[in-house]
Amino acid sequence: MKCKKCGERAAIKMPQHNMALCREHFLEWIPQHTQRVIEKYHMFTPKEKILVAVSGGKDSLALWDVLQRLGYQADGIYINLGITDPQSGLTYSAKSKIFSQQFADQHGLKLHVVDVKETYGESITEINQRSTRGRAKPCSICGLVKRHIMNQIAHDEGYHVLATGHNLDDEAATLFGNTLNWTVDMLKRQSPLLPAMPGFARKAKPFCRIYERESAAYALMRNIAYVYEECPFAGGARSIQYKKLLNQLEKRSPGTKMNFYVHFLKAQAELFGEEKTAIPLEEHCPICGQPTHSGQACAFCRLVGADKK
Ligand code: Q46
Ligand code: ZN
Ligand code: ZN
Repeated sequence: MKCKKCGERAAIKMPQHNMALCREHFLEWIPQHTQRVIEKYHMFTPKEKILVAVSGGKDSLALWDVLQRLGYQADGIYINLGITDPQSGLTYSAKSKIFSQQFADQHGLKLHVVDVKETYGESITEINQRSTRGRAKPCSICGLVKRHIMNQIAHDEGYHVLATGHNLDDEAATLFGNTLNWTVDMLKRQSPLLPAMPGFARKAKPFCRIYERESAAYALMRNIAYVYEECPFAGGARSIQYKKLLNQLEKRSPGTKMNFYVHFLKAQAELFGEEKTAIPLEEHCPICGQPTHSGQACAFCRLVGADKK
């Protein structure tokens, strides 16, 4: 197969876009495509400061790479969760930190590193052990901690927007799950861009229309070293099942995932109204200052025991 732009041998076939590209033109196309998405959803401008949530995986590092190639002011944040694989004992977090730091150093980029255990006294695994005796996966605790830390750094360091590496496969799988369960609240809020609210940074997903295999190919062609393993708690998640099902549909009919997601975004306002934000929280946590439902310590401060100190 030949490259659509230059006629040389193609390095990647993209039946979903009805084209194939050589390495050079693919490495040009990904930033151009991302830029179109940034503009379409009014995510941010070159004058704004962006904080990229970096996990050491292909998507977040590829996104950071693309943003800096496009000339955006993008710093990174890496949160060391202290997650260890309970089976193998391998330290997933330690590995992902090495790849994140290495990328930042190679490109002369600023990376904020927050170590959960050093800062709050316990790792995510330990907090989970204490609060659920290890009976539940740590994902909801992990999500709460990550959200809190990212919002705090974005606020304290004056970032305008928080960018995450969610790709089209992630978004389509989330949409699939939310549709199967008709979780209207989530369907209302699923968006490439969530506006800022007092205490919460604006959130953007510039890779929301990049297929996972495109993001992986980009990382590979740009020689970006990333952690291959997923978080040990990611396995078995429903979203992985949804991704597999969507991949089967995509194989039979290229473009299915893209249509499912993009057509949903077009129909979203008609189906659920324009509202993209949750009801603003008027009260503030007396310990950390982040917004809460009540004037009491927020869920994060209660979780890490900051309300007992
Ligand atoms: S890092 Fe944390 Fe994820 Fe691991 S513990 Fe679950 S939420 S799976 S994105
Ligand atoms: Zn070409
Ligand atoms: Zn708090």
